[in-house]
Amino acid sequence: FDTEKVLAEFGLDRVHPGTYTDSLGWGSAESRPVIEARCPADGELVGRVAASNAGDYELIVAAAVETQKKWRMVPAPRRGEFVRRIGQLIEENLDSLAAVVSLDTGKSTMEAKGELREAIDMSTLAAGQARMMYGFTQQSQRAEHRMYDQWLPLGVVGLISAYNFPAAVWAQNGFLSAIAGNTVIWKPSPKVPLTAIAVQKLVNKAAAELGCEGVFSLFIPEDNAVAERLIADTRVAMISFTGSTTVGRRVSDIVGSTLGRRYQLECSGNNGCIVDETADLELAAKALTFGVVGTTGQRCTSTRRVIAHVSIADELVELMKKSFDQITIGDPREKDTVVGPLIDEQAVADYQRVLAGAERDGATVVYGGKVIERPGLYVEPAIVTGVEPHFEVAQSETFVPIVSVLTYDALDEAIEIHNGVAQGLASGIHSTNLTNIETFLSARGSDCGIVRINMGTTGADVGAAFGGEKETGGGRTAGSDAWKGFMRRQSVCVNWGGTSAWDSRINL
Ligand code: UN1
Repeated sequence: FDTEKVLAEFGLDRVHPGTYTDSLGWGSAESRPVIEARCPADGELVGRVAASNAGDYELIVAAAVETQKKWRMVPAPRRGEFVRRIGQLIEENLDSLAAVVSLDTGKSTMEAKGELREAIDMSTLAAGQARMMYGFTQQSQRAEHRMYDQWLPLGVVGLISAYNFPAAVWAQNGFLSAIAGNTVIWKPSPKVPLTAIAVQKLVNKAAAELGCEGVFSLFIPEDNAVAERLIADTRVAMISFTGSTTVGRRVSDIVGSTLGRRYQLECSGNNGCIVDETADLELAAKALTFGVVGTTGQRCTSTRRVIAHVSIADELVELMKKSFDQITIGDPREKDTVVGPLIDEQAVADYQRVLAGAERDGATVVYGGKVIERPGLYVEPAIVTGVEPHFEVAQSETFVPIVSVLTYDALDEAIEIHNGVAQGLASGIHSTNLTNIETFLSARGSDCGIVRINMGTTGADVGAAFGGEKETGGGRTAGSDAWKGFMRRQSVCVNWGGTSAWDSRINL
C-alpha cells in the first residue's frame, strides 16, 4: 500500500493531536511532547502525535460525565445503531484502516484485516445485544407485587488497551460500554497512536450522522502519571484494562481501594495446549503453528507451551518444524507476508533473554531462535524442547514467538503441568479420545477462561465471553453475557395492589 496516501487520508501526515473530546474537537498540539510513531517493519518515522496532558484529561472527563447524562436516556437499540454504524465505517474503510494498523503494529495485512473483522463482528454482536439486555422476572412472595431485575448504565468507562490489538480490544470493550449507556474514554498504548486516531475519526463520522457526539473520546498521554489520573478518578465508574499483569495489579489496587468502582482486567496469558497420543498430529501441528507465530507471538492468547505425550512428542516437533517452514516472515506491507516484526527493540531483547535463559536451564532450541539479519525487528519463531515445568520459559508470559515443548506420561500429569502456572487465559487439548477431552473440560481439567478442543489457542470467536482466570484477571468481554459487566443490576419490586406490608404485618 501507499503509506503517504493512507496517512494523508486520516490526516496523519502532520503532527496530530492525541486528544479528542466532543467539547474541544481535536485538542491542541501546542506545547505538548510529541510521540513518534515508528513502523516496526523498518523503524521509519511514520507519524507524530502530540501527547495529551493533564489539562486535556480534565476537559475529556468533564465532557464524558456530561454526555453520559444524555446518553443513558437514549434507548439501547438506538445506542446499538450507533455502534453498528461504526462497524460499517470500519468495513467501508477496511483497506486503509488495516494499513494504519500494519504501520503501527507491524502486523501483516492479513492479520490487520483479521483484527478489524473482529471489530466489525463485535459491532454487529453489540447492536443485536442492545435489544436483548434482559433481566429476569421473579415471583414475589407478597400479594399484588411484581419483582424483576433491570440493567442500568454505570457511567463513564475508562478503556485502556495494549499495543497488540489496537482496534479490536477497543471494539470489544467500547461497543459493550456504549450499548450499555456508558460513555468511553479511550487510552490506547502510546506505541500505536495512529490506529486510535484513525478509529476515532470514523467514530466521529458515525456520531455526526446519528447525533451521538461525545460518547467516545480519546486521550493518548505519553507518561503513566497522566494515565493514572484516569485510573484513580472517582468520576470514572469502571476501568477496563488489557495489558500486563504488573499494570493490571496496579489497576486493581487503585480502583479496588475506592469501593463502588469496577474494573475488568484482561492481563497476561501463558497458554498451553496438551497433545495426547490419540491426536491428529497433522491438525495439531497446523493449529499450534499459528498459535505460536501469529502476531509474532504478541497475543495474550498465543500458544506458549505444548504439553505432548512422550510417545508422540518427537513426531509432533518434526511436524511443527515443517509447518513453521511454511510461514512467510517479512515486511507487513508485502502481500505474502504472514508474520511481521516484533513491536520494538525491548521485545527483541526479551526474545534473546528468554532463549538464553531456557538454554541455561537445560532446554534445547531445536528450531529458529535467531534475530533475523535485516533492518527492522524480525526474529525467527523458536521451538524449545526439553523444557521442565519450573523453567522460567514455561512459567512466564514471554510475549514473543517462542514455544516450550514439555512431555508427560499420564493425562493427570499433563493437566497438572498445564495448570501449574500463574496465568489462566486460553488452553487447549488435541485428542480424539472422548474421555481425555471431557476430563480436560471437567472440574479437574483446565483452569482457564477459554478452552479449545482440536484448535489453536488464539483467534477467539466474538460470540463467546473473552477473558481468563488467576493472574489473567478474571474479566470477560465480547459475547455470551459479558455485557452485564458493563452495567449495574437493579432489583425492582412494585406494589401495584395498594396493600401496605405494615397493614398485613408480614414481610416488613
Ligand atoms: C489480546 O491478545 O490481547 O483471540 C486480545 C485472540 C485475539 C486476542 C485479542 N482476539 O487471539
